[in-house]
Amino acid sequence: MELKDKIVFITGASSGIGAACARHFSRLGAKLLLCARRLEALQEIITQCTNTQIHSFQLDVTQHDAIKKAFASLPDEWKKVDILINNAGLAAGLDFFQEGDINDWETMIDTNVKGLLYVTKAVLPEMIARNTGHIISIGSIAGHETYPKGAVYCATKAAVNVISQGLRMDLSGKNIRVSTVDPGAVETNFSRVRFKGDEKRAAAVYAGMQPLTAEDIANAIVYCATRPAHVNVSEIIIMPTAQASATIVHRD
Ligand code: NDP
Ligand code: 8X3
Repeated sequence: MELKDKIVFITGASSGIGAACARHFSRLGAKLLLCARRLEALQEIITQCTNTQIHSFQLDVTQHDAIKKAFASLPDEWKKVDILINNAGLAAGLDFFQEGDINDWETMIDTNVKGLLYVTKAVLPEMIARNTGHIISIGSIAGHETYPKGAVYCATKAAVNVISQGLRMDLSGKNIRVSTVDPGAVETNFSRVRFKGDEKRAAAVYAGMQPLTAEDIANAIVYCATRPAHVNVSEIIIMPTAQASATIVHRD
């Protein structure tokens, strides 16, 4: 499918995978609707996008009312989203369940699950009315394999897969594609955020191995988006060669 002039809405476009998607889709001539909480970081990413029209706004995907308002106040031509990339997400902490911080749990569930639901619900009516669309959500290997100290993050990513399966069923016959792209270790700000700015702990996640890059994941997302209209890539699991499972990583 041609991306030229398609409207691609990317949540969490200020960093990592979302930012790489913005750069990649812009090169292919798609029009970008970008959001994140940090406007300054988002502006910096916009300077790296060429060859296209961009509409950006500040949005915290955990805020249902703000999403409804932001969507309602979009210029009409930007409401007709062709591709939604549900990317905004995070892990907060890595702790035994019994030592887990409730605030971390709320943040992960509110962002990775409820945020995805709210944004999808806001975008879908126009897709259904136009009988076309594609919802691509970023899951994780964590949604397929639970690992110690990751119960809540893994649960949120399992939810991404389950919600996507349900969407595919409920949208059957409406010509709307639903995909998940589920990576293993990708070097972005993810671990910095998970470990709350502890650079040493974050760097240790990728030490002695070659992780995926955000661009690797953007490539997979573009692959899903550019299949012919009758092809729906339901799910891609994409891992670094050095990573055999959520917990088995070969390090030099
Ligand atoms: P980054 O931390 O680099 O990027 C996360 C993005 O999400 C940022 O742009 C951030 O923007 C945005 N975000 C976070 N919370 C919110 C919110 N409440 N509202 C709006 N935007 C928000 O990490 P990644 O690029 O790695 O993460 C992207 C997705 O990929 C996540 O869903 C993550 O779970 C998933 N993933 C990552 C993997 C990895 O190893 N890196 C592997 C598997 C999946 P801002 O702070 O400006 O709001
Ligand atoms: C991010 C990958 O394995 O750190 O979703 O959970 S992992």
